[in-house]
Amino acid sequence: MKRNVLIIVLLLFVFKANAQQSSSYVPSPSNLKAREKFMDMKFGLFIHWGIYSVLGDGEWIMHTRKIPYYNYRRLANFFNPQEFNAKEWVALAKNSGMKYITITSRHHDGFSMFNTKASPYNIVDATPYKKDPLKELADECVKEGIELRFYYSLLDWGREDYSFGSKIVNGKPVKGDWDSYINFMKTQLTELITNYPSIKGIWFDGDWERKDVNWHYDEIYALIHKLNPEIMIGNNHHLAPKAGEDFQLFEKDLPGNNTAGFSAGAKIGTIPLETCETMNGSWGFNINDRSYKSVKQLVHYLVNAAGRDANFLLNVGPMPNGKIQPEFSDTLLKIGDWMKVNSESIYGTRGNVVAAQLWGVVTAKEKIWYTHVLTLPDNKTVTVPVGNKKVRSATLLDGNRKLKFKQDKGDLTINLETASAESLDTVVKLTF
Ligand code: FHN
Repeated sequence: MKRNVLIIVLLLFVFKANAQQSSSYVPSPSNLKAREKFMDMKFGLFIHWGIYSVLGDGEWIMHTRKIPYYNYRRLANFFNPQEFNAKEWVALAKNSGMKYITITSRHHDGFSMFNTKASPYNIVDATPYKKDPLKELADECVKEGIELRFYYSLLDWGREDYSFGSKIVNGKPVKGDWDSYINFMKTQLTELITNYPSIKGIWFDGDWERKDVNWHYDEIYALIHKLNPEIMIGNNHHLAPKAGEDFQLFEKDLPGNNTAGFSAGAKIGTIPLETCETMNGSWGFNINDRSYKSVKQLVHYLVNAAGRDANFLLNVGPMPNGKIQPEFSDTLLKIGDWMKVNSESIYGTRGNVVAAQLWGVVTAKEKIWYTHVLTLPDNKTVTVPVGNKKVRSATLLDGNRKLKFKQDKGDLTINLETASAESLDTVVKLTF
């Protein structure tokens, strides 16, 4: 008897390990190329948009206000974003210095913001709008050379086969129909990849809601990579990367930090990194949230992420009419102004060449280092640990003015007497 129990436990362990991680994933050459390009792009626009925007209180409103699914669904009747204009959104991203967009194709409320045959609960069939904004966005992104990626929620508050709240036993919810739900997701993911062939990534979220369930990632990830090996898969599970994933996500924190409480188990892996953050305190449109972050805070976020070798995905929650509120677009365009002068210190660079310093970070490209002085020390000098590299010149990126410097063994001390403490970021270009 004891032996049988032991065998069953062992089998379950093996089944779970196999189901969750297929260690045989070898990224294709096109995928590896996509990863490099992704790391070069550095800055993207995150968009949380859905029928929840009608209520103007964030994307979790169905859950937080305990709105039953059959009532919540009625929001679809009022969602008619007549002023949505893909051109405007893509132009905003571009003028803000962003190189890619990641948009919610389906969030936890289960509403599909794209044309899907897998469920009638979608923007084309269930709203008076009757059009597919993701298609328009995909086409415009291609035209403008912006990459598009889709956020896709694993968690679903409404579907019966998901059965939100159900107990999980042996990797499945006790209620609902887990196989049906997994198949539903596979069908939708197939649609997203085949009907929008230009998309470059899938951004999963919601894993954390069911820690013990078998998400069938081995099958789902394999399906995605079979349909298009180039597609980069990321999963906001807040853990170390799993086999089959191509980039690692961090939420509201720089890699290595855990101020927001999501990243306790997020051991940094070896795949490209991305961190996402909101412009106020909300992902989805929140009419009452005026806690807007400043241009300086957001530029610092971008620079700090780049210095730690991570991309920065900055979120907006468009309004139900399809417009992005001016508080967001004004700030984004100011970040774009900063990028016009300083983007060579961001795009195509790599981070972690030296550890983050009290004054800021360093980004690097070939034989150039960009010293980002985010907090100018009172003595107006910074010391950069350059090791045995011989520095040939130090110039301010803005205006090309040469700066005095001294190199003593592994330390380079730059004289920043002429720099302004008001600057968002004093970027010093070091050539070796
Ligand atoms: O619950 C979601 C939330 O609504 C939002 O989508 C963020 C984005 O990172 N992720 C989840 C929380 O971890």
